[in-house]
Amino acid sequence: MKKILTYGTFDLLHVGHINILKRAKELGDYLVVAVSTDEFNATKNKKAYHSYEDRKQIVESVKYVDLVIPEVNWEQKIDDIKNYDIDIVVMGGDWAGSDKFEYLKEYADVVYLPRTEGISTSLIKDDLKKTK
Ligand code: C2G
Repeated sequence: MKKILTYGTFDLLHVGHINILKRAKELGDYLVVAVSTDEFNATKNKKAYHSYEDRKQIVESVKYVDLVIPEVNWEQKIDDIKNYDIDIVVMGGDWAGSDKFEYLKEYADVVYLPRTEGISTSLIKDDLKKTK
C-alpha cells in the first residue's frame, strides 16, 4: 500500500484544495492530510475563517482523504512520515524547493504539483470584501 502525506490549512475549501487532494491520492492508495491547527496558523500569521475542528471535519469529508491529523509545528514531518509509514509527501508548487520540505527527501519522496490557477482562500476573502 502506497501512502501519501500532505499538509495545509485548507480554509474555505475550494477547487484548488480539491485538485491537490485528488492528484495526491492518485499517486498512491492512502492519503493522510495534516491540517494546520489554529495555534500553528497563528505562528504563520494566518487566521483561518473556520476553526481547526471544522476544517478537520470538512477535509475528512473529501472522498480522496483517508485520515486527517493535526499539523502543530514545522518539526513534526519526519515523525509523521515514520509514524504513518509514508512513501510520498505531496505539496503544491508554491512549496517547490522550500527548505521546509526538501530535507524530507531523505525519508520519503517529495512531489510538488502545479497549483490550480485563479483560486485561493485569500482571493475569496478579498472578493467577498469587494461585494459588500
Ligand atoms: N493549493 C493549490 N492550488 C491553489 C491553492 C492551494 O494547489 N490554488 C495547494 C497548496 O499548494 C497546498 C494545499 O493546497 O499544497 C493547501 O494550501 P493551503 O491551505 O494554503 O496551505 P498552506 O498555507 O500552503 O500550508 O506545512 C505546510 C503548510 O501547512 C502548508
